Amino acid sequence: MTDPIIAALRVDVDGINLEILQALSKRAEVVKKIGARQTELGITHFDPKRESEMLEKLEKANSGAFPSSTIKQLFKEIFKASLDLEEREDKPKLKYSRKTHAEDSIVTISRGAVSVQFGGGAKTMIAGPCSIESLEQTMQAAEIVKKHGITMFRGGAYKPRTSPYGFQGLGVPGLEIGAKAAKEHDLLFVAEVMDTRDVAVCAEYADMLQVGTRNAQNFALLREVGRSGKPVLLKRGFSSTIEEWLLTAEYILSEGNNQIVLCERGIRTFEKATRNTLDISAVAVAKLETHLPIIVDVTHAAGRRDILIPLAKAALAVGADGVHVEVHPDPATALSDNQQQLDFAGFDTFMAAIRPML
Ligand SMILES: [Mn+2]
Repeated sequence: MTDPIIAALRVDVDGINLEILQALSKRAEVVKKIGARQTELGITHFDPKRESEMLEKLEKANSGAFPSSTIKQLFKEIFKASLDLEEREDKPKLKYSRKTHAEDSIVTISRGAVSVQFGGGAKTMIAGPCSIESLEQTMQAAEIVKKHGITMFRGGAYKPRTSPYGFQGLGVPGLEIGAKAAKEHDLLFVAEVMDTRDVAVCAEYADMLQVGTRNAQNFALLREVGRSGKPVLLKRGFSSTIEEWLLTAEYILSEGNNQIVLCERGIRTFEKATRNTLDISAVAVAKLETHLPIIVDVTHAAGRRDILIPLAKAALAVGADGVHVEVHPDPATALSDNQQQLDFAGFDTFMAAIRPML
């Protein structure tokens, strides 16, 4: 049983709480107006001089039971909340975010009658050799990719290699070979571009441009592929947080290009059993954050070919819109990634295993 006197006083407190709430809400509206004007003028929201002036005035005006230190502490909290509000209002609406675009985006890539879709419920494969090494090797790889009903063919003409003395790719002749192999097999061709100076020539030969993990924070390159208007396969940087990865997509989107397919490809961790650690939860998290299609590159995540099937199944199960895998006619002699590319028999087995999930 509550004491009737306390009960009556509590009714007063409830009423005062509402008055404080109303005053706070009123204050928030004024603060938002100040924030908007500051944004307009290009000045910062945080003004320490103004805050200390307000605190001083409050201290002078305080004749109540709370000591000035308490009043100051309470108002500092209000100032902090107001600043947060101004900054939140100021935050540009991010184009990658589901807050600006709730439904899944569909990226359709086509050349003539050949077309492929990422997102919108489709499970789409990208396959091909790590590097374009010769016409013969590329034609053979294109043939097996086609045999499995895959439309998006990959092949690197510019290779980001750990050592400057490693095979650097064939460059433009490689692009020519890749485009020719794709054309002859009715495939679409995706190739990595590493340098802003090569974007135009890559866009000439490839149907989709890849920005690789090592260039994930090459902002000049991201802007340039954004301007190219070509669909982009955007790998996650191996040390990028999910937010950083999504912000790289924002660079491309900010240039007016929304044809982006994100690709989780493993991140660097302390684990040595795999070349990278496939971050499956990143796919689930990114799916909540962004409307862009997301695929998983199992080859580079694993760095070994004996676990590609379970990783691909996991990727599809967690909600990825497709899988990226490398296949080579003779991985043992491949000029790059010879530990993880599948040979043709391995690719047949791989595709048979994941086919029910596509
Ligand atoms: Mn590779």
